Amino acid sequence: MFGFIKKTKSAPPAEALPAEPEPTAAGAQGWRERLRDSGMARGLSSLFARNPRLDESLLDDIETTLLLADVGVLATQTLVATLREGLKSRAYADVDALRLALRRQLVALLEPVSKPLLIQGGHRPFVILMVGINGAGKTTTIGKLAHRMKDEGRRVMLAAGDTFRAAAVEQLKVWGARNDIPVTAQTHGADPAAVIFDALQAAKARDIDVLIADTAGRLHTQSGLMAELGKVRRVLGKLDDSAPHEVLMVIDGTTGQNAVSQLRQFQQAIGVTGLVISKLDGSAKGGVVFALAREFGLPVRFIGLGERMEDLRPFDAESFVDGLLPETLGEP
Ligand SMILES: Nc1nc2c(ncn2[C@@H]2O[C@H](COP(=O)(O)OP(=O)(O)O)[C@@H](O)[C@H]2O)c(=O)[nH]1
Ligand SMILES: [Mg+2]
Repeated sequence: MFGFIKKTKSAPPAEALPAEPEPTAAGAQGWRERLRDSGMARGLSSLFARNPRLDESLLDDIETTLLLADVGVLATQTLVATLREGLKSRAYADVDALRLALRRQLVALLEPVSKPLLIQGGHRPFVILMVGINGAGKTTTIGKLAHRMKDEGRRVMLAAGDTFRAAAVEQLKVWGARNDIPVTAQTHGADPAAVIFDALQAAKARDIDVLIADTAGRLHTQSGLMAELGKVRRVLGKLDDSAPHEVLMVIDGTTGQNAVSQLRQFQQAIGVTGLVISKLDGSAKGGVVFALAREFGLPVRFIGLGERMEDLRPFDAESFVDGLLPETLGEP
């Protein structure tokens, strides 16, 4: 069907690999500490540490803090309106009771999207298509995810579907070699749909459990994106009409409210079934997860908290909120 030559290149030898990023100051910390460095966690803790009074001005401060942390207008309004009702009906004995009510609401907002990615054994291979704009963290997330799945005893293969940037193929091969996982690639500029089709064929032949395909995610035109991702979906369907089994969109956690329009565009172009919010370490504000949950209700599968192989965590509403607004204030 396709007039291309199959080239499943082997990975470069391990000794030739660039070293994994050194654990930075943040890398030495646990994931909870990294979330506690986020804008939302710092904003909330300084707000409640200021010995606020249980009145309308406290609600104003909460509103401002949530908006500044990228929680978004809709989610913020809902949260504050519920607190205002509680305040009016004297449901809170003190500021701490209101703080805990806010905490419960934050968990409740994320609970519906707290659904782990389940690899169903009925699909062989289970095909994961990684999408998102350039620089969001797709290739890095593939490396982390591959590591995780290999650790769980699965046979994993990667497909270098970002053929637009020459470096992207090399970057994926490095992750493949680090994890000792095969990578299917063609030359720079090849048709991404052809590469991914080729990879699925190879994965079937090699009895692979999970195939993870990288894509380019250029966003200069919506029609270009739709054409490219639509073609990938169609050619996969020729080998397995249920594939892809997961369309995982990686969203940079530092992009703020722009994440909402990005997700809308990818929803229209291919249909997203799960999210990864990357870069929640460092300069992230953290609130965008709530904005996306409120707006789309799509499962958040993982969060990325660094550049190393281990820095990917399955998303869990309660532990995420714990990092932003711990149950007990002043916890280390
Ligand atoms: N701090 C941090 N950096 C990340 C994370 N995920 C990816 N990056 C970095 O973001 C940059 C872009 O990542 P990449 O995977 O190449 O993005 P892609 O263009 O979507 O494939 C790289 O420098 C990564 O190391 C993360 O969770 N935390
Ligand atoms: Mg990439």
